[in-house]
Amino acid sequence: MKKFNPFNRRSIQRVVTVGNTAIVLSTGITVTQYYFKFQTVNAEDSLFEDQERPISKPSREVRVDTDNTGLKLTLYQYQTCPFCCKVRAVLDYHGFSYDVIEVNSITKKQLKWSAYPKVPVLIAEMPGTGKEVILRDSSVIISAIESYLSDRSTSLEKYLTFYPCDMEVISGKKKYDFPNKYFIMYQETQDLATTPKQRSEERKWRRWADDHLVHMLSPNAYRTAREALQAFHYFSYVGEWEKNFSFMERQVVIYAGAFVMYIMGKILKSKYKLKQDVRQSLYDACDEWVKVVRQGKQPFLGGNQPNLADLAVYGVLNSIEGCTAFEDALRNTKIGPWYKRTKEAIQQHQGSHPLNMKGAPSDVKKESLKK
Ligand SMILES: N[C@@H](CCC(=O)N[C@@H](CS)C(=O)NCC(=O)O)C(=O)O
Repeated sequence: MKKFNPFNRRSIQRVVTVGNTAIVLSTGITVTQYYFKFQTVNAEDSLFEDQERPISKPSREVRVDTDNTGLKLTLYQYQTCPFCCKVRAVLDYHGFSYDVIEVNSITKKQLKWSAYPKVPVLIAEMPGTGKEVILRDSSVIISAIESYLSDRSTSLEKYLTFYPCDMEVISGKKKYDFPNKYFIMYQETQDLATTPKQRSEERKWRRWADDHLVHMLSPNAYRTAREALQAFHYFSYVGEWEKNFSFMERQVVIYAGAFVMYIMGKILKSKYKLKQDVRQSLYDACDEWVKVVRQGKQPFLGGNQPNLADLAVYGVLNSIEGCTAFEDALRNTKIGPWYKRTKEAIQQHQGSHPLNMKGAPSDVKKESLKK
């Protein structure tokens, strides 16, 4: 077995990856070049030539008695990745039972079988047939699950075909995009509980969570060397790194990771044009969200129940819940009460009520299918 050498180039790269994991660095800092390869593949075709998936023992099993879908779900994740937190928020809100496989972000050994290199990945084993469907990308996972809940007469496998993947090779690196990822698929004849305006608003804020709010995380969580170290200790604790890393690896990941991510935080601050005081940018984002929720004069953007935008914003913030940046945001903005309400709704699986299952917010109709 190869020894872990903290000072070789590969180890340093891996440490950066952990930082990515721990909070989001998904876009990196490479200068974008024009792509020389472009491919669009329907989800049912074989863009992703996965290897056979070994049976791994779940790191954690979430069981909810009221889950009546019969789906057997397995989530490959990093505990503090904001995209994974979003998926868990939706699964928990709807009261799904699922297994969690914590991917070792250094070796990624649990994900070696997957042609798609990122987390989250959700495996759904169909009731009856036992056939497996592999869902990639947090927003695709969420939209496909939501589509399925709104009309279970169509299979999850079929829904997945509505989320084709665009793959580009940029500087030799594969980049994936799922253009329909924010759309919930439904039948034209279906009765919907929401208006087109509400559905479009929901999509807009889901996108905002991924494209804006997420970029507040790294510069804030790693704002100072001390905060970076504290953040990594927190990630180690909630990610149960003692299960995935040896003591030595853990120390290297925590200390070297904190150092690297402190530097990366500064680079990302400039890349995403955050304010001089990065906290202010985080507070502005929280205020922007609170303002739009308040405009609706209801507890959530979704009304009396969270919609997918509420769950997405919650998930992103949840990834830094134990960090100083999060505590500061609670103290200096008015996001706290909404965050607490959303957390309660998720923890109590409020979306698992059969009526909620039936009337889950749905989208798309003709307009998205045209897209
Ligand atoms: N658009 C993707 C982004 C997922 C993503 O960037 N995940 C990061 C972790 S936060 C990842 O797996 N990075 C690759 C790595 O760690 O090697 C999604 O929404 O799921």
